[in-house]
Amino acid sequence: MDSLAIITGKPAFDEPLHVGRPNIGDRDRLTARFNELLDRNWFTNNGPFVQEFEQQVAKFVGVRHCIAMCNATIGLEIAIRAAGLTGEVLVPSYTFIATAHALNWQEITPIFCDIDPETHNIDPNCIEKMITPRTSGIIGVHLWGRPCAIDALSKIAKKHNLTLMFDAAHAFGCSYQGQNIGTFGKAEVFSFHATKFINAFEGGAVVTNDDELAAKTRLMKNFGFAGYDNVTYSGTNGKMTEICAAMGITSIESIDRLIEVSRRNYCAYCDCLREVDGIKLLQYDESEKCNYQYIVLEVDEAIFGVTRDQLVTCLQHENVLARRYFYPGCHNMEPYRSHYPHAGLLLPATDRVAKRVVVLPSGTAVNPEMIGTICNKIALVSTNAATVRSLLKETTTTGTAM
Ligand code: T4K
Repeated sequence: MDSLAIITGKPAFDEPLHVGRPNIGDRDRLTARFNELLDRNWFTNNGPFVQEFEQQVAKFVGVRHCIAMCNATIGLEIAIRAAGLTGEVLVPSYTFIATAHALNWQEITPIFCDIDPETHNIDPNCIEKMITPRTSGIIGVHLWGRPCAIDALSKIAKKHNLTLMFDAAHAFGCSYQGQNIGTFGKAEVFSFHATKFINAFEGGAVVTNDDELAAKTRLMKNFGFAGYDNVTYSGTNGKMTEICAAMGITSIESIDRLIEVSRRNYCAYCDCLREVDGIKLLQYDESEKCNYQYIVLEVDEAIFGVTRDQLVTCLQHENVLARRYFYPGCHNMEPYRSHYPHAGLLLPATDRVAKRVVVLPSGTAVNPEMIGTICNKIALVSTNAATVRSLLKETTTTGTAM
């Protein structure tokens, strides 16, 4: 009979299975591009690969402008500045810390709003009470690639004359009511970090249909240079390199296969976890375009038998390096924790979700057979809950493990 590594000491996998293992497109095409850029001796500063990447992204999304960036964090910072946000901006606390830092870095106060516990996205019903005379905008985050309630957010933004933008770091290849993410609000920002299903090693992009914002963004990401010896703006260095663009182009070429693999994995997880009580697998809306990159579970301790953190520890013993994203919420991280020690009082859904979420490995590094094994172990943790609880209690009190 199958057993748990926390009991037997024998992990299910010899090598660690990571969340966020990079997907790699066609290696031959990638190395051909590396050779091409080396032969060309043009490595950065709006080179041909960056231009090609921008055109590909703009065409794919169906948007007038794509400005490639060295990463999404700088992309957010520049888009926020180009859009003229000031004072206070409403954001969810349940997101990667970069969403909040991109504001705070330029002395704009992120005001944390609660999320809808079903969607994990900013809850439009919580927004209006957070608006003050200093509020200049809202940044929604399409968490896990599942779109925000864009219609409701747009109505609120219009009513209060606020700028609406989106952190679309997770949402390349996704849609809302049949329209591609990337086409909403004043601007949206994608991430092409190594851990994203389409990656450029490191990378990001600001996409917009606003000509003025695009022009400002382009200047700002290149020190404000409007031409040789002609600086017309205060700017920074947000440029994507040619080698990153080469990786990005090669990734996009494989997008159909990568979505297919992610969807296959998601369906396998759905099948294998259906019978496990106390585990909820976040669903993707099959009537929309989805990239299926994140496999997100919520653990209900009362039914499952152990806490989310105990499950993560058990999976680590199996060499399954599950992650508890975005714990404990931005409002519980510095500097926000010190600035607003009582923010949690207004963020009950955020606190609850952050304590329950665990993300499992997916992407090209994982296949349905491995998923079967991972899910089998998850089910076993629940059936052996009492043993697991007492083992973990012993190891933490004696300090011998974890
Ligand atoms: N907004 C949102 C909502 C975001 O989620 C993010 C980034 C941003 C904005 C900002 O985008 P960027 O400025 O990064 O473009 C990772 C990523 O670093 C980060 O990009 C991502 N979100 C976040 C959700 O995840 P960590 O702290 O999880 O990284 P790390 O080093 O722990 O790696 C995660 C997993 O991936 C590990 O299991 C190991 C594996 N991995 C990682 C790398 C870098 C690999 O197997 N190979 C690799 O090369 O932040």
